[in-house]
Amino acid sequence: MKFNLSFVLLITFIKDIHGEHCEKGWPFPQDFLIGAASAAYQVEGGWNASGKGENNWDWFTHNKPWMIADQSNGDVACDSFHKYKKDVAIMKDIGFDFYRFSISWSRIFPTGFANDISKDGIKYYHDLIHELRSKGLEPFVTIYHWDHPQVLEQMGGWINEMMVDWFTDFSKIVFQEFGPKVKYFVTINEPSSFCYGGYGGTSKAPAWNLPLNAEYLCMHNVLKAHAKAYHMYYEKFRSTQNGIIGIALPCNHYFHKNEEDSITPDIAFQYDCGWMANPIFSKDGDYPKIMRERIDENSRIQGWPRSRLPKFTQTEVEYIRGTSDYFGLNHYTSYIAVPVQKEVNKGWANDRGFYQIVDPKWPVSASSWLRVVPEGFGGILRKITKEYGNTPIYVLENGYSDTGSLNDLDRINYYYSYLKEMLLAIKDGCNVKSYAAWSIMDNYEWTEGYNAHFGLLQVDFNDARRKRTYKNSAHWFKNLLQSRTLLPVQNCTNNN
Ligand code: PNW
Repeated sequence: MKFNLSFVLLITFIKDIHGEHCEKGWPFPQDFLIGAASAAYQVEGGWNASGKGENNWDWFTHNKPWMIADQSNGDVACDSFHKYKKDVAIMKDIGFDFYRFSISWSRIFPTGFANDISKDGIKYYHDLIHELRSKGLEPFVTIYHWDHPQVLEQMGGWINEMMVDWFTDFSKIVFQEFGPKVKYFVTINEPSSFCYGGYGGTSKAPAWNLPLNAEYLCMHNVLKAHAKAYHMYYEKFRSTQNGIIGIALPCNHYFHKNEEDSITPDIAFQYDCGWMANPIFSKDGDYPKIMRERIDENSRIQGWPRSRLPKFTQTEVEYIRGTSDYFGLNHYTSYIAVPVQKEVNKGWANDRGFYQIVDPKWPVSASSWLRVVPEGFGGILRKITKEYGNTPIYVLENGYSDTGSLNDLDRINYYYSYLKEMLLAIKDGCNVKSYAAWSIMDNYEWTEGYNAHFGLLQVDFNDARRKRTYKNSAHWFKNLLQSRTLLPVQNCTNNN
């Protein structure tokens, strides 16, 4: 091992955290799984390697580079398509239990559809899974993390209900090929992020910015697609493959502005998280009541012949309800929810009747949307438990962005404070089974390009070899994984 400056700093730091002034550590529960996460378009590169087809993010970044903060794309990214063995060796060295990665749809179906399957595409994931398992890491496979064949986008993408069948065709091949070696599946990552950003807005491909709240139509199809893949897994694969399958939902936590307001944070939760979670995890299924009432009312006042929030039939409600073996939670930050006074005959502002602000005292990150609010992590874990009972919660993403320094103490502080809140929530009875750090390495942060660094490893994007270097947070995780104990940072650095 090379003894560079950051390593020496780390040793000093580890001595600090073991110093006599430190409070004692917090052990992780037995069998708790700790991993690291990534997604295909963000790390793989090899955008047209071995016959891969063009996907929506290839098309978007190549044709509308001005939509990306630094005009960049994921053509090469971290080059994990070629460097996966290195990535796995690093994760093995740090000591992670699992690696959460996603499958590139257009690598498997280069022309977009199931009648043309790429052997090379399939081989890449077989090789990656084999490499992981041979090193004792569990593959945690996300089937869809925002990239789909461009031809499907041309046909309407997630606004076209055919996407339900196309996604199921893709999932079937994923189960058939990789299922025998994979215990954990995620169907779809963060529906609200791409439904809002891609169809209702401009922050994700295809940035259609459609009227009529296209995000509602997108979500309707996503929920059906998720449920269909779940049922297929249960009917055709589960008895022989013995895996579990769920969905990853991005849920923020909401605080109130005024002490007396106990209602608005719950309404905000229903719009932010319940929109996706209620149809799957609640006792009765379907969208949250508050969304149904407010959006129906707004649609009526605005003169629409039907609600802009589509309706599930009762059969669909039952088909979707219960289709997840665990609650996959991606959590980064919190907001304060502020109610908007409703005026007579005016409807609910923004369909919601509230807006969100942050407390200026919450520390910032390199991403405008991400403030450091550790108590919100405990808050959302308790809220999910309260709303949806004892379903196991798998935390599938949590992390912090900065400008890329190797000495990333702010990231270590973030992980420490969030993990401590999680362990407290577990003590209070939240059934949390796993935790994944976002991300194993700096990567392509969608429309933020390469400006926001979430990695435990630094990647040199100016180096053709895409050299990976441990940040202090990677050393910190290695120490955590050896001891299986969360050791304090703040107290010790303050006291020494
Ligand atoms: C997630 N928010 O996106 C995605 O799953 C990752 O691909 C991404 O790199 C990572 O988080 C960091 O951004 C999010 O506004 C985007 O709360 C926005 C939010 C949360 C997650």
